[in-house]
Amino acid sequence: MKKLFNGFEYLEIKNSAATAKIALSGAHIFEYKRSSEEDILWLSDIAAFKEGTAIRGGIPICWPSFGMNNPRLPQHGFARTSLFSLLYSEDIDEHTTEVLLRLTDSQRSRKLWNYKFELNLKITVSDTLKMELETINKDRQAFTLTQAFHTYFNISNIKDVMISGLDKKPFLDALDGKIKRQNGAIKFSLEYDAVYQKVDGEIVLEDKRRTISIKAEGSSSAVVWNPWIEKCSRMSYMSKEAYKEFVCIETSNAFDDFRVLQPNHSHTLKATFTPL
Ligand code: TA6
Repeated sequence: MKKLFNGFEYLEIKNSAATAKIALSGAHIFEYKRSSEEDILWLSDIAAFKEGTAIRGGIPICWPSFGMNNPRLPQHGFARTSLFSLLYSEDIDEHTTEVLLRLTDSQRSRKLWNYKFELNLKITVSDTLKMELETINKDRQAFTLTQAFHTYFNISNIKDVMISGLDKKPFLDALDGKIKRQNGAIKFSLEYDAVYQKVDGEIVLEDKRRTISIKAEGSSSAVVWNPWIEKCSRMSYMSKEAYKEFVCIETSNAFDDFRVLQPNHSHTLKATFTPL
């Protein structure tokens, strides 16, 4: 376990395939790069590293609610500002490391969301980055879950990227509240905030630097977001030019893709990121 000057604890993973950094606060991976390659994750140059504050960049865990899907909870839920415990960090072989982090209900969480749960995040660091978020309902009543890996991808310039794999998919345009249908690949020239449904295949992020494949399981929705100039200037822990450097493609169970978990049942959201 490593510590920053202010005591902020994170794990540093190094194997023959890749390196990664994972904070216990929020089970938040904020660095993943394959050997001799650039980080695929974007991290704000003014990100805060303090317990209780979501790190701006990497992969925030939005749970047990995405956005304001549950208005009684903070935006994107409370997992990303909660301290997880480390169950293990294990080298499976010389190019694969597996990390398991856990959050269970507490007096604090039950005040926000009155259910007993176990939340396990397994992160597998190799020549791909695999995230598996398992929610177990430990309560005696069912609960509704929305969630997302709010992944910030590191790009050369927002004007040079293209996202394919969502053609013809319906989406909620969060900017005007209208339901629309995707026509071809996604390119950026303005603020973009869209929640896609009926997502059932690989999403590909093409950038001058490289191409990244995103494959999901346990999910039929995905969010694409870039704040562009004006909203970027209003975002916490984000420099005013930051909108040029990242795009968020979020593997999710969001809005219509909500999941209802019966007592003792579980659901796992999975995403695999592969630099091609
Ligand atoms: O996923 C897109 C989004 O919901 C945007 O609307 C914007 O709010 C972004 O998440 C960041 O939210 P945050 O709470 O991390 O500042």
